[in-house]
Parts: sequence; C-alpha cells; structure tokens
Amino acid sequence: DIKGFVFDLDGVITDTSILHGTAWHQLADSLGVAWSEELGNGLKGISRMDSLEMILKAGGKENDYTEAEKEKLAAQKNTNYVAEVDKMTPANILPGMKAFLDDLRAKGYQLSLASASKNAPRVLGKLELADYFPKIVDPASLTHGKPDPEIYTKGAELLNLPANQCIGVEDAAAGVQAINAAGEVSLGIGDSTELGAADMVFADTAEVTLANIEKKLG
Ligand code: B16
Ligand code: MG
Repeated sequence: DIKGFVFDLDGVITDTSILHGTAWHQLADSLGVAWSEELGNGLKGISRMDSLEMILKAGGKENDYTEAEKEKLAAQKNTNYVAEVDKMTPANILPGMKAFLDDLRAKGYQLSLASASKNAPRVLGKLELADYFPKIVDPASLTHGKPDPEIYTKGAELLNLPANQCIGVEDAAAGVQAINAAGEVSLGIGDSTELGAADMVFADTAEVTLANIEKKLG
C-alpha cells in the first residue's frame, strides 16, 4: 500500500528548469562555450557544481579553472537564477499540482521533497507551498546526486516509510533512475520514451491525479 510521496521540485511542481537554463546559457556565453538545447536538457536534476562541470566539458574547458574559480562561476549563475526565482508567484505552480497536493494531504498521504536544488525552500516559499513540505532532503547532505538513489532513500526515511510504500515523482530520466534504484514506485512526468524506465508515465502534470495513479497501478 502506498502511504507517501517523494517529490522532485523542478519540472514537477514548477518549471524552474527554464530559469536554470537561461542562467546557465548566460554563463556559457560569457565563457565562450557553445550552448545547445541538448546541453540544457542534460542539466535537469543535476547538481549545481556537476552542471558547471558538464558545461565546461562541453566547451573543452574542464581544465581551465581552479576550484575557487569554479565556485565563483557557480555563484554567479546562482545570483542570476535567484533574481528570477524571486519574481515567482503561486501562478507558477504547474497545472493540476496544487489540487493534487491538496488531495494527497486531505487523504493523509505523507509528503517529502527530494530536490537537488539548494534553492528549493526559497522556491516553495514563493509558490506558497512551504507548509506542504515540512520534510525536505537537504541536498548539501548528499554524497551522490541523481541518478544515485541516495536522495530518494532519504526522502522515504524522512517519512519513516519503507521504500516500497512510496511513490517518487520525477520529470528527469536521472531522477527516475534514482527512484527505481531506491526501490520506490516511479512516476515520470514527460516524454514516455525519455522516461521509459518509470513504472508509470504521465505526459503532463495536469494528468497526475490519485484516480489516474490507481488506474495505472492496477
Ligand atoms: P540549485 P530538481 C535541480 O532540481 C534542477 O533540475 C537542476 O537543473 C539544478 O541544477 C539543481 O536542482 C540544483 O539547483 O543550483 O538551485 O542548487 O529537479 O532536483 O528539483
Ligand atoms: Mg526535476
């Protein structure tokens, strides 16, 4: 029996991936690294420093900067990103997600957040959803990012639930892999080919309802 839900944030509850993408694109331009949509998509669910490494590698610049310089570049990206986050409002919650969270809460399901983003509490605050997520995995506590299961394992632990009683909700392939490796039921939102490893896939957040999940669980 499912008793809890472990949520990703970006791409599931709100679409900050566009804001992340814009901020990384700006940084890539300033470093002379050619930007591509593929590069941008590959950064979804990936931690800040790992994202920077991927961008530098894409430009053949992975050996051009010291650790301290890399920290500065990442901080620069984050400053630009946070300025955009601060313009967010509850209108930025993805379609159907507020109703889904309300339904889960009303029916007594437990909720936790498994976002790789250190800005997650700030984003939830802007969306006025902080009350729904008293339990947030601290990404700074992780030794491995997605697709490693660690973040989803911790998300279930915060709820005191065994993994198989939790559904993990993700938009990124790396995140679905993490949920599966943690032994949770994986719910993917997005392209069914890209998220083919998920136990169930919904094309759009608006389709994610308890009734539709029950149908897919059979
Ligand atoms: P920050 P998620 C991830 O969030 C984003 O998808 C990814 O693009 C971002 O780099 C990462 O958070 C770290 O974010 O720089 O704010 O710490 O999808 O795991 O909710
Ligand atoms: Mg995501």
